[in-house]
This record gives sequence, C-alpha cells and structure tokens, in this order.
Amino acid sequence: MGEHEGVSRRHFLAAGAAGAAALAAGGEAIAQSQKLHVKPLPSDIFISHGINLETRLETLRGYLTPASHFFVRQHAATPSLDPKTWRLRVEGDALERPLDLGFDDLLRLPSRSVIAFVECAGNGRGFFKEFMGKVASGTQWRSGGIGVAEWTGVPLGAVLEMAKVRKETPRDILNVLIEGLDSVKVSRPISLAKAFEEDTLLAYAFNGEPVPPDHGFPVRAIVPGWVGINNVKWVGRVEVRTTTIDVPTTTKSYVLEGPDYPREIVLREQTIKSAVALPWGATLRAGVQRVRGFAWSPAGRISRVEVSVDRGATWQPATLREPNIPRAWARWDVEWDARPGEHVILTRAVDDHGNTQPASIPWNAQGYGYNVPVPHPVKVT
Ligand SMILES: Nc1nc2c(c(=O)[nH]1)N[C@H]1C(S)=C(S)[C@@H](COP(=O)(O)O)O[C@H]1N2
Ligand SMILES: [Mo]
Repeated sequence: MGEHEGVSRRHFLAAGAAGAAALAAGGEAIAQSQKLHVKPLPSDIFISHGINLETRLETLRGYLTPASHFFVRQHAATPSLDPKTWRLRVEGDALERPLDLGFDDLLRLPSRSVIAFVECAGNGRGFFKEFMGKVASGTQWRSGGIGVAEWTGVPLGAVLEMAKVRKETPRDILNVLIEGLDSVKVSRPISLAKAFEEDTLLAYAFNGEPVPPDHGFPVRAIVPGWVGINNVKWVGRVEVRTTTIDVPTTTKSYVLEGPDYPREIVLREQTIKSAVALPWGATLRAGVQRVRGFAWSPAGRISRVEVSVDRGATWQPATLREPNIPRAWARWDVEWDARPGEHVILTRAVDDHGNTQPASIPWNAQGYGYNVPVPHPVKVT
C-alpha cells in the first residue's frame, strides 16, 4: 500500500461494489457506503484527486489551516470510532510494562500543544511530470498537500515512559510502529529518538477542537517534520521493538528509488519548500500587485524567501510575516509591478539551518520530495 493510484482505485472499486450491493438491498445505505470522507469537500476549496484532496492555498486567510480547508490523504474510508470504547495498546518486546489505555487515561496525562505542518511525502509530485517530463506514480499533487494546525495531545514519549522502554533498545532505527484503526490498518515506524522528541504527540485536539473524523478522530500521531504518512490517523496501537519493524510503508512505499539512487532510501523528513498562494494559471490585473504565499521546512524557521518574475535572472526578497514557527510555516508577500503578458513566479526559501531549495533534484519513481522552485504560471491583463 502507499501513494499509488492503484490502491485508491481498488478502494473506489470496493466502495462501488458495496454501493451496488446496498442498491440491490434497496435503501439509502448506498450513499453512506460510498462516502469516503465525513466533512464537505467543495471544489472551490479543494482540488480533488479522488480519495485524496489538496487545499487551494489561495483560499487560506490565516496562519492555521481550519478543518474546513485541511487537505485529506488516506488509503481507505474514514472510520467511525467511539472514544468510549477506543483503546490504545502499547506493546512490543522493547517494553517492560505493556499498556492498554482508554481515551480518559490519555486526557489525564500532561498535555502539550504544538503548531506543526502535516505534509504528504508526495506533495509536489505532479511537478516531476510537469517540469521534468517524467511521471512519478501516485497522486499528482501540486503544492496543496500540506496544512498547518495546532495539535494538542500527550507526548508519545510520556506514554512510552509509562511503558518502560528497555535501556538497550536502539534509538535511531525505525522500531516504534504507530498503527491506525482504518480498514487497511495503515502503519509506519519512527525511531525511538523521534518518538521521545517533546513535540511528537498522540493528538486529540486540532485547533482547539476534537480532531475531525477525517483527520484522525479520536487520536492521531503528530511527528513534526517527518513525511505525512508518519502522522498516523485513528491510532489504535503502538509497538516498540528492539529491532527494525518492516512494513509495506517502509519496504515498498515511502522510499526514494530510481536510476540516481544506488540503493533505496527510506524516507524520514520532508524537504524545504515554498509556494505561491494563487490559483494555477491565475489572471491578475496589470499594475502593482501583492503576491503572497507560504514557505516551510522540516528543520527550522524560515529565514528568507526570494521571488523571481524573470525566470530566475534576478531575485527579490519577500517580506516574512509572523508567526514563523519551525516545522510549521511562514507566510510571505512581495510587491510586483505586473506588466501585461504571460509570466511565471518563482520562489525559493532558506531556513535558519541553511537548507535551501535546490535548482534540480534526481527523479524518483514514487515522486517524493519535489522541492525545486516551481514556475507558477500567471497571466496579467
Ligand atoms: N490510519 C491512517 N493514517 C494516515 C493515513 C492513512 O491512510 N491511514 N494517511 C497518511 C498520509 S499518507 C498522510 S499525507 C496524512 C494526511 O493527513 P490528513 O488527511 O489529516 O491531511 O495522514 C497519514 N496518516
Ligand atoms: Mo502522504
């Protein structure tokens, strides 16, 4: 399972078959059985890629992405879970004291709020085809497979402390599996070091409200800076082993592979990126315009964003607006004296660790990590 279109198509077919069965049985179960998501997903806010939908970044007004605008990416339909019966099992050979917690047990533990992005590993995948002429398999996102929210919950490390991790457990291999309660039980392992970072959460709130069903109700993992798949929704189980845990999301998908990769690299962090908050192929009036957008990095604060309207010949600095939270994003804007014609707006970001957007990257078969400055097309009339 992974980012592959084929998987979502299979789920659609399954949903279609269930719908047909419901139709034969008669009744209104049809709509229900075919419904993959709970929240409304209007086309003026989202670009639909089937079961996955990206946010039109130009519709965002504030720093945080509201639930109504947060992108959706999942491998199967949103499950309906009840916090009254929900359990979290914490187990594995690296633990001295396995746990079985209820939702109220989580609420009793110290809570922490973290503002962080969740971004799909494949965000920007469509640009491999569009600008490198080589299609990568999976959802053809532009830049909208990202959202920033305030997540509140319990640090995963606090739960693991209660479960007593054996001292000899390796800290940097992928041995902490987080597993979802969706029908396909999506799971992905992170390292013990990452699991014990204070901002790695089992989150039960999103922008001050219960996590919306489509985003992981009642509890989802938040693993700041790491690829979207690690932010497992509808968490039901955490397993800690003394050895690496191999699952399809580390052996088949979410790996960098291709002619320029002598060996497969299992993905951990996202890459630094920036995007223009305008429709793709927007039409603007001639004259001075304020162009705005977002920039984000898995490593730190955004320290600079530069914009070019002459295909990279010259670059001008954009103004960064606060807040500018590491592993969330910064909003930027720039004034542009737009002349009539067809233009592209290029943007590139730098973070306070010196990470930059590269002029080119090697293609990879599953289309992860595209972060070359994107020539955003704009027409001025
Ligand atoms: N249980 C479960 N968790 C999941 C997924 C899933 O299919 N099932 N998709 C992952 C992927 S690939 C991404 S990019 C993020 C998307 O989170 P969102 O839908 O809240 O935006 O959730 C991750 N967590
Ligand atoms: Mo993803």
